[in-house]
Amino acid sequence: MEEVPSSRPWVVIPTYNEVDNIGPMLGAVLAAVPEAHVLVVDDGSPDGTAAAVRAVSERDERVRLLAREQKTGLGGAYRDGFKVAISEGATSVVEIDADFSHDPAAIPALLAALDDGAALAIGSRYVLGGRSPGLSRERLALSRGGNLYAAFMLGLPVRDATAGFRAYRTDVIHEVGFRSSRADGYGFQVELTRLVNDAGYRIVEIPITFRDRRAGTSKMSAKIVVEAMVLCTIWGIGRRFPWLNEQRQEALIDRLGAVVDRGARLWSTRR
Ligand SMILES: Nc1nc2c(ncn2[C@@H]2O[C@H](COP(=O)(O)OP(=O)(O)OP(=O)(O)O)[C@@H](O)[C@H]2O)c(=O)[nH]1
Ligand SMILES: [Mg+2]
Repeated sequence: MEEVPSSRPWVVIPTYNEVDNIGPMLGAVLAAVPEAHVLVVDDGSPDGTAAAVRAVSERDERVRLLAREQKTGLGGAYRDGFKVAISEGATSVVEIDADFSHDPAAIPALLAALDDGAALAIGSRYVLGGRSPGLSRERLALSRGGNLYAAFMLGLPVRDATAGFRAYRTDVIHEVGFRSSRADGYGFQVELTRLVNDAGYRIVEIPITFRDRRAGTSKMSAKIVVEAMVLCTIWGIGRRFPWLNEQRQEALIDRLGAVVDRGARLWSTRR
């Protein structure tokens, strides 16, 4: 049989303190895509998320755990998860949050879009039919504003470039160099969208309903918002002004990153 992106899908779920969500989430994902493998990338959650996943993985060989020691952000968790999935032969990878903001029942539609020729299928809140009743007015404004800014700066033909529910062809993310991507927070979503788009591949958006997290607490922080803004600004200027070449962009990102880290540390010690 001809190999299509949906032949061997791996669903990658990053977790930090999601013990009340992860069991039901694994069940819901496997009910939606029984042929998939599910890889949970846990960053040393103190609440026992990893142990809960390990218990399921002992009964079901489709479920795997990648236990990282420290919480170093969504970007790194996905990079490491994608490397494992690719080394195990995945033809596609799906990103989904553990907290039920994304409905696993929509995964087959994302995979079908890959089989129809997209390199990246985004579960989008901001295309016709998409909804986000789970976002407060403030979060919605931040998300929409951030998306408009990213699309403008980077020339992305996408309404929801920050969305964390999506599917990629693995040959494409390998080719465009996801391994050297650098965002730690949800800027990672924008960064990969940009790499795929700049390489000329097709991106489609499938409308989804984004709901409030079911249990647990949000890991959103000012630091990851600032990181995404800094990255979009530098990459956007680099697109327009050749003087800001890749090497200079890297140097500037490192320097500003250090400033943001110091600011975040000061902020947390003062409060
Ligand atoms: N491995 C890992 N997972 C993370 C990290 N930060 C967040 N996550 C997971 O990434 C997913 C998205 O994080 P959320 O806290 O839900 O972020 P959010 O959706 O922007 O915030 P809410 O809407 O308030 O839930 C969840 O499954 C988190 O557990 C991290 O540093 N490492
Ligand atoms: Mg969430």
